[in-house]
Amino acid sequence: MTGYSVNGPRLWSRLKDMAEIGASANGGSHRLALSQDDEDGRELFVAWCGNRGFAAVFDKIGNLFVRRAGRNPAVPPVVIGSHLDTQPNGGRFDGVLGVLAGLEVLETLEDFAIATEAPVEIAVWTNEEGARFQPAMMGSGVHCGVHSLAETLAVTDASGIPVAQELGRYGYDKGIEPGSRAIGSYLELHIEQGPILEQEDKAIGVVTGGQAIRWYTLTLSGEETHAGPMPMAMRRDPVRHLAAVTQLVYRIGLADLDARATIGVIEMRPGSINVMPGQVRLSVDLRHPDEAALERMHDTLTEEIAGLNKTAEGLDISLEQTWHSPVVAFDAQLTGAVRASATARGYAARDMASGAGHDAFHLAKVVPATMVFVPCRDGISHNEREYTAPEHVQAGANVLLDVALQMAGAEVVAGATA
Ligand code: HGY
Ligand code: MN
Ligand code: MN
Repeated sequence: MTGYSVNGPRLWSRLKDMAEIGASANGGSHRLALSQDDEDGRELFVAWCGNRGFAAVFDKIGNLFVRRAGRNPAVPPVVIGSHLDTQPNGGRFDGVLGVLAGLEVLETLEDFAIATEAPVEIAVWTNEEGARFQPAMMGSGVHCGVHSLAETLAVTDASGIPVAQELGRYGYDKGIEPGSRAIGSYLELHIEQGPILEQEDKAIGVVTGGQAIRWYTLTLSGEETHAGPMPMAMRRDPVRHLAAVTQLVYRIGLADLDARATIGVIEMRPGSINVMPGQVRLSVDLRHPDEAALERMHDTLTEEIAGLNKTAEGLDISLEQTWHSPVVAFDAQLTGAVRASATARGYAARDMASGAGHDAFHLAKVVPATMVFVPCRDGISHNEREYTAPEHVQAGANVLLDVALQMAGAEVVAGATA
């Protein structure tokens, strides 16, 4: 524990100000990746950084990097990151807390003129949510070499707008090559987005890793026709088999307490009250903390959809896996530093794995990485009423400060108190 503490009220007021951008009807946030609202939020963040003399650098996929110099510029930086894009009806803390806590750490270093051996940086990753453009964790995935820049630039949203076009709108196409900036270690503060910390009255989650994720597009195709004349027996109606596929997904999710199965999107095409649809497309999100168990869930889904495809007269039922994020283990030294800081500061803490995906999952593939969680009211997230209390924001940012200073080789006078 460094004896220093962040300025909690300053961080809390920044969270409130950021929430004004892309504010949604019921107190949440709507800043879809690479939308004007997302860009406005990024510009506000860059302006706040500029007020303290920190300039932002951006890469060709739109990731932002803000550096506070250390004594030795040759040492790879300690990077504190997360994201500013949100779900359509997102909350004010998902991603934003991690980015603004990173700025709070830099400001605290400035406030107390703390010198570090290594630079300390903030990273704002493009399109962590995957709501508008898939996959999720897109910008960090390109930075870490998981996705190629070319294939990612060609990804389009539901209205056919490519990532490249949106990046070009804001000039990010003029950025540096993704992955060209060195990173020494990576830290991310995030709300838990689940109920455990609140249920156990813990302030800090020591995040040891993250569960595996698989995304799919499930398509049932028949032939659209008029809702009136065509007798039921002659129809090639995909909606007739919708219940069979949704029940299959829930059977897979309910078969194991640690399994998760979600159908987030169902699209009927063409979507007119008096046209029997020609096609139904569903998204499927499967997760499990054990890779082999997720593989078994994948096999069940694949085999049973193939079976349905054989028996559903006149229909084509297909399943395409569109993303796989494997199980992640974070760096033991970093998780140890998180645990030690929480203990030294008297914060109740517990080890846990992350149920949600995060940019840290990609960073952990290339550098030592870890996360710090704080509780979520009622365990609710990806929802306008998402909330975490000011004291938890302060606790999480203090732990982030301690670990960042330790990893950056801060020149902290023993026992100094700020
Ligand atoms: O999908 C996730 O878990 C993250 O919110 N992108
Ligand atoms: Mn997030
Ligand atoms: Mn999210």
